[in-house]
Amino acid sequence: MGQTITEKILDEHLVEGELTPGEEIGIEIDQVLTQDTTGTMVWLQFEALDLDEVQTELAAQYCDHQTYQFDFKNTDDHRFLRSAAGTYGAYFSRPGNGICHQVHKENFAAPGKTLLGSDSHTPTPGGLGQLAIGAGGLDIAVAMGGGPYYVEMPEVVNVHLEGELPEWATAKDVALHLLGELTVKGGVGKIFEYTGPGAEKLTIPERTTITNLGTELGATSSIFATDEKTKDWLARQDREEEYVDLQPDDDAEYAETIEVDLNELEPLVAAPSMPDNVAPVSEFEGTDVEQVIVGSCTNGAYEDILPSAKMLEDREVARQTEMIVAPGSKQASEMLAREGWTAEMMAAGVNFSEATCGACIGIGHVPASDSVSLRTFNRNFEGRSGIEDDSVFLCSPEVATAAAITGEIVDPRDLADDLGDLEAPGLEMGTKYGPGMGEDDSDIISPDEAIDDGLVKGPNIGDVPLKDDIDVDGGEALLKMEDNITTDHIIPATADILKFRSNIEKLSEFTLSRVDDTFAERALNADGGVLVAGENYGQGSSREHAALCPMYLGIEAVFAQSFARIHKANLFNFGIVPLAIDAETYEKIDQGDDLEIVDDVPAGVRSGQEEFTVSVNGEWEFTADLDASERERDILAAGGKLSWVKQQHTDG
Ligand code: MIC
Ligand code: SF4
Repeated sequence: MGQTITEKILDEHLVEGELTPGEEIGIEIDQVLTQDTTGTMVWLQFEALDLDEVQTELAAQYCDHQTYQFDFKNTDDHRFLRSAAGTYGAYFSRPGNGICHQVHKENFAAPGKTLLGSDSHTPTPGGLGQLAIGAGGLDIAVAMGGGPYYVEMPEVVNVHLEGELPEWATAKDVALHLLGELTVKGGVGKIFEYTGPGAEKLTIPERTTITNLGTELGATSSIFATDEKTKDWLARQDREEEYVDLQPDDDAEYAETIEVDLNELEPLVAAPSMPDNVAPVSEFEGTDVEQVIVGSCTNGAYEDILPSAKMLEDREVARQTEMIVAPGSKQASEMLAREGWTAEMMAAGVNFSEATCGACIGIGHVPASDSVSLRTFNRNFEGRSGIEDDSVFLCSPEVATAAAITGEIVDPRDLADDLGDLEAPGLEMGTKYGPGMGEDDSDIISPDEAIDDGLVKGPNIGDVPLKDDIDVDGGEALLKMEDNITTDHIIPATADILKFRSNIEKLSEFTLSRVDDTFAERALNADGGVLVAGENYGQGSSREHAALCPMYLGIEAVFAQSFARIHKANLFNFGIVPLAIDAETYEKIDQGDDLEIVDDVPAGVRSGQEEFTVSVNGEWEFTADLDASERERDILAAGGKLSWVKQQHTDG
């Protein structure tokens, strides 16, 4: 039987299991990436595992999320990351050099290879034919030590693109359209493979915008076939020799096919405050806009910013609106500068930022209270911008720039009609700088150039907490939460909190504070307890702190209607039992109830038991399901992955 692209790459990297959807497989990892919010834990865990050298073909450490080094803690973290990269053999990309997904795409991403990254948007280079997956930091540490990565074999879904994008509709609208149709849980347990004549017409930056946003669908990954466009793009990065031809077989079998006719698409937005809250721009026309930001790992490439620059040529940003451009990489900044576009945008009134994640997680450029912000990002979860009552719309650079010009939400097609001389900008490369893409790599330090000797830890860098067995019998339902609780709710990533990312004792004080600011204290006083949630618990980031901090506070189990993939793996990794409940049970449980697990959990986890009986206040009972592979059960039984790996070393 013919194979999909995903199956071909997985087959070549398979070390355990079979490619049957739903079965756990182990795959070999060629490349890993990590960044500054998740990276300190990655290296602390690498150290705790007594590993001494990176074993993958390539590992890269980026400093991109918190590049404004507000106090010594961030700077110390960056110094620690540089020292860890140097000590263990990873590339180090300096703060300000750009967002991991963008910089990795430019410098290292290669078709046919596997990439594992401690960031949920790691699938971005799927647009270049790389099979890239996001995971928790501990999984990255283990993969860097040469261990396989284990994941449930996803269903492979074919997204068949027909036609061609009409003027003013963009790749962002393709992704938003899918989000509107499938929702933020529509891709769980799936890999999306983009095929068809419409896919062939898209440029590499357009493809990577789509694969980046696959994460918002909950997908394990997203990928495109390779072609002349992939080859040309690699050649512009001086890496043509890394090109590999990758196509699905003609008789490849997909679990499902979704048809999208690009001709039918129009400019869309995701309205506040969920990426799947999608509607045509025209529905919001006339809404006042105080802030516009173009950038992020979704739309921060040179080709993403160029349309904004062209639209702003000889025009101005409206007086009541602030427009910020934050390129995704220094390469993008450099090209825009060399071609004169930066000056052009500055003259129009744009505030130019360094290449960073920053505003995307509420670090800098926090919107004014009670105001609307239009952003080309991928997430608009409530409060993520740094202010609780935010109103963030997600859109393409074209829609964002149209709003900057008028000061209100406007369909760019209407704006073009009104102005008469505004043309759809298109994505073609500029000419002044020639075909190259900026070859200066002075911001990446290779392992051979390492400048540190040993790990350099500042006073804010603590130890990794360890648990060494499983001790679960239930407890008080300390918090009952709704559907779609994000990792931003569990551990927010704003500047005042993020600076404690390397100090779990301190960071855990902020656990779930956005849902209930007494939570951490109550959990500590209760000396253990459980959490209750609706569907899709833990969606969003790969942040393992969202499991590590609850573990530190004594949380033993989470009862939820369903879990997001990366977060569920993180719960196993830190010895918290993820138990699934049905909607009726969810409705009946109240916060404060005493949930006693009647069965012997450690014994049940070890013996493969799938259903556990839970008594509520000694008054009524329900059944909760543990859906875990044998390996995940062993990890739980050991009290978490760190202890499990250590035990394996001692036993073996
Ligand atoms: C995000 O977009 O939420 C982040 C910050 O990039 C996270 C990583 C993190 O938690 O540090 C992600 O997407 O994984
Ligand atoms: Fe950075 Fe935002 Fe992308 Fe996360 S989603 S990697 S915070 S730009």
